[in-house]
Amino acid sequence: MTSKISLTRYLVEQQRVDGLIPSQLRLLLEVVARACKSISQAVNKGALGGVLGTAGSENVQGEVQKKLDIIANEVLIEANEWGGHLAAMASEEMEGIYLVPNRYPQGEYLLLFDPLDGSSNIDVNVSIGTIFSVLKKPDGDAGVEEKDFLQPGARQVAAGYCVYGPQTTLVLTVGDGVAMFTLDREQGSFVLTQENVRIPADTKEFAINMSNMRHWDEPVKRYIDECLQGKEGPRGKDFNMRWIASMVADVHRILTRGGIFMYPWDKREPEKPGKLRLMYEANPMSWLIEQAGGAATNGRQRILDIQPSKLHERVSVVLGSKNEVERVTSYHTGT
Ligand code: AHM
Ligand code: MG
Repeated sequence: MTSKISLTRYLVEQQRVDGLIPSQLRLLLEVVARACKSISQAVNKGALGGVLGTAGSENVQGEVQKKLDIIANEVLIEANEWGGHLAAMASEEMEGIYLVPNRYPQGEYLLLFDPLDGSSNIDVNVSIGTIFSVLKKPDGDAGVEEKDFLQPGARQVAAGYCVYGPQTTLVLTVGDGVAMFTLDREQGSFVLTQENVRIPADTKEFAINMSNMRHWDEPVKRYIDECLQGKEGPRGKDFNMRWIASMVADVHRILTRGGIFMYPWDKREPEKPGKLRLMYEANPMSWLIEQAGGAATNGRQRILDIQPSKLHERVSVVLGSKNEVERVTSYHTGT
């Protein structure tokens, strides 16, 4: 790349040239990016900043909260509440929705986030990230209620994540393909490093937590079993496996070189549709993957078409290279 394009310039051009994003949405994305920069700094300091370890509390899903989960959540709220671009926020780490306080101007967007995904990797210095999704507040409502957030992922107006790894990379879609921005620490700004990201339709790499194999449903067992048979099996090729245990990092690899990621329903908790959260994790990641030419289903149905019934809804996730996702889905649906 000859001249550097900052995130700010990219967004201004999307607004001006393509008319894709209204100014409030542009502001929102800039603020989210700024918050990600501060989270990245806190992550980088690690033990020196006293940010590692547990906070001694649990979130709404009964999971132990890490100090960084709480810090990241606060950073996102404080950065976003006063700008006038938002009506309300919802987070994996908070039970109910967070209304923008009355003392600040009210905007027309709803922001949802998993402030720090991959919590189990925080203390061991492995890539983690922030995932976010933006919806429009339904017209006509004066206030905001939880039901206003319950929109299918197909209605997202922006989605992305920021991965805190060897580099800090922000990945974004506003419905016009996927763009990646790398944080230039000296300049303190995100610089466009890849546009029109495309995922190859075929792959030889899968990501799944294999330790859960005995709990999976038949179609998932069949798919992985065929991959494991390699060249000699029905697939006629050898597969490689990767599992980082941070969805952001696994999805980032897939956007970079293809692959399939699965966190399927399993028999341990038959009532739960899956482990990952529809609104904070599956929807934004599914839109990014589709925008890059991949596919995302819950094994049977396109994730973006699912009508959520509650904020913290969970879902089974199969996403990545199109032909592989279609194969897993057909094993479930029998088509
Ligand atoms: P988290 O939001 O509490 O961090 O949990 C979500 C994470 C995903 O990032 C990752 O894909 C998965 O949980 C890892 O699960 P496991 O511990 O079973 O490997
Ligand atoms: Mg999380």
